[in-house]
Amino acid sequence: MPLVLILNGPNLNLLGQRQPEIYGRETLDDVARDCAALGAELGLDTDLRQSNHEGQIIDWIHEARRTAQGIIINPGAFTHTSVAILDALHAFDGPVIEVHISNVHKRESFRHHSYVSLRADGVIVGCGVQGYQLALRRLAALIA
Ligand code: DHK
Repeated sequence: MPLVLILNGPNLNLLGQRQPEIYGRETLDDVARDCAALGAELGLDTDLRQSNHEGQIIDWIHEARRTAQGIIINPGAFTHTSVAILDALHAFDGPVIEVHISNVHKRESFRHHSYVSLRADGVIVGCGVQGYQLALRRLAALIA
């Protein structure tokens, strides 16, 4: 089955504990489980990873060039700072969907700009952790 890599940036390991009024109570393990179940329905393998380190995320995007057919990425705060992650995504040929759990446009102005959006084929914002499932459905359509 085609593989979708689901990448998560800094502080998302604390999902469910950090600022639950913004990010909700579900954990990243819950997200991984729900994506695996939906992926099985859609005919996609999923591999969810999280790192607090920019270089690690870049290395995983490079790996995806050989192993994955699509990428879902929530780069966390690197969204707003990382030209390096943007450049790595430009080196990946498959579809990319960017996800933000919160509605970044209702928040501080520094969250309104995303480098990753310059590469993303779609952006899902403010749908809570359900955004990952929406992204997976979109990737299934793009990969088919
Ligand atoms: C997650 C973060 O950690 C923030 O730095 C971003 C994003 C928003 C989210 O909504 O998933 O600004």
